[in-house]
Amino acid sequence: MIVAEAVGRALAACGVGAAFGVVGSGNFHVTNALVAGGVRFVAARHEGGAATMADAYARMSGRVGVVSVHQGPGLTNALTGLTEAAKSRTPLIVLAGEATEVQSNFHIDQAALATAVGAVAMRVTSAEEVVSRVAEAYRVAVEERRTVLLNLPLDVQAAPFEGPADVMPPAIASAVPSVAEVGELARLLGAAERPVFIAGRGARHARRELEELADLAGALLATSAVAKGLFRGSPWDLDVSGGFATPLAAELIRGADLVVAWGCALNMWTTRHGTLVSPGAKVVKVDLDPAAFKTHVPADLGVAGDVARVAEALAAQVAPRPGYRSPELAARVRAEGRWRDVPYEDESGGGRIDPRTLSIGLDDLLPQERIVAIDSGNFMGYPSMFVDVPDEGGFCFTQAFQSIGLGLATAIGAAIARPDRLPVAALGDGGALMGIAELETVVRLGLPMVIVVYDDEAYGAEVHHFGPHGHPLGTVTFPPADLAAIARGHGCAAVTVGGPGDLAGVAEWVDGPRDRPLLVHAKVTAEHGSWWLEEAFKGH
Ligand SMILES: Cc1ncc(C[n+]2csc(CCOP(=O)(O)OP(=O)(O)O)c2C)c(N)n1
Ligand SMILES: [Mg+2]
Repeated sequence: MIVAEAVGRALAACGVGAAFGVVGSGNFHVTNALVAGGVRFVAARHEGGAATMADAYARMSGRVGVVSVHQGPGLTNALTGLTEAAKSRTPLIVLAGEATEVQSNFHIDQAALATAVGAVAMRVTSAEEVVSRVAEAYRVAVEERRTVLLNLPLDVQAAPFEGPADVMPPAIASAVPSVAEVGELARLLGAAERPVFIAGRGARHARRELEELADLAGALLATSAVAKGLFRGSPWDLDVSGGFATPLAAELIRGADLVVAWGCALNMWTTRHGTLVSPGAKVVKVDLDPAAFKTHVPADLGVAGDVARVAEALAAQVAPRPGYRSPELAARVRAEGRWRDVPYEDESGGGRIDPRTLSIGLDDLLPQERIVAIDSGNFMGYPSMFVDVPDEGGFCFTQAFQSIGLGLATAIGAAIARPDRLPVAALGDGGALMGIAELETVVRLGLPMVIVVYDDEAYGAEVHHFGPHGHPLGTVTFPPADLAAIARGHGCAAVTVGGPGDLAGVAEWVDGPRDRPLLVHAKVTAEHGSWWLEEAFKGH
């Protein structure tokens, strides 16, 4: 065995999930060793796609994602997806060949590159320490929730390796919450008249514990966008807090006298630049990382620890009380709790469909057991707000870096993590064409995916940002592109939707046999920008 093979075998033995990559000479042996160790490998067509697939896979499977790339350009191509993963604290391991000779065409400072985007750089430097390095990379990825670049210098990869490459997965430590902090939060919950819980990424594993505590404290339930669906089915679920919040959710969150953020930073998106949190409300954050307590909307009290463990400890200390809950409020949540309950004027016409009508139509047609991935752009709120998801495992939102073009690869990674669900990719025309290299991957893998393109023939976000000020828009508008024909050329089924009646084509595909992916090329109305975009531009 050589060192490259030992890396793959050792990583497989740690229990990583699927691996995604583009294979070149510098990652050929390590990738084959992963496969030999039982890891599923998915060949992407662009390393940017591979990184995003691995990120989405890790988020939706709860396992460590692996990316495998060639030295130099393989890594630079992956960078945008890796930045998204690093910012989202996704446990990811990137295996990269490394040309250490400066004369090599492939040479760059790979460690500096990783560090610059928030990843952790490590290197395998000899046959003797290869197993311990792999184990350490795995530990850092899981325990510290980091994206780790494990550089594999070409000369070291080729060195002979003696001895077993199987490592025991390292033990992962878990923090114990402080008794005093938990006691103080119990006191606040026992005194609050109108408590609201906002759960974020760090709470996605803790539905049961949070619901039980909320039942005792009389709290209403909301999530950040990345945790959408976590409380689906609860009569007290307000859905997403922030730019995508319904008018009812915004009203009730603003009315809270205690906001408890569970694994949630309360950033400008989740709080509409802080305006959803009343100045008089007490704010508590429960988070593994105490650095979160003072960032964004600062906490009056910070409780360090795992969300589920803290909620469980609190449940033993909080006496049942009605809190914010009443039969009248339950009736309002039932009647006004979803975006589709909010009346609007359908602007469909002239061969274009209102994106709200499109999204509601798809929500009605597509099976509930779905996993929805969203790209970035003006369109993004429509699927986020009008297409429902069954639970927190039904929504994959790769928006920490706000890059367009990640949506399709996100849907692929999510689909690999949850083969039991219908994957739905919601894209703008700009993001769709930027990430289109992976359309062949969708077809090749036989994923029964629905890809919806909200086509306004423009970088709509820019059009609506600058258009009202009279700026020229020729750099951000495009002639019509026949996306349905492009999709058919790749082997997809496709329907072009220019009005509500055309959704019948989607219904036909849903009826079966679903033997190829479906691209829904929706020509959407675009007279005005979306209301969440107004909010977004405040952050620029
Ligand atoms: C990689 C990258 N390039 C550029 C941008 C700037 N940007 C933000 S939204 C957007 C337009 C996206 O167009 P489209 O996907 O068609 O969605 P739309 O806004 O039209 O709904 C652009 C170019 C970005 N966020 N990321
Ligand atoms: Mg567009």
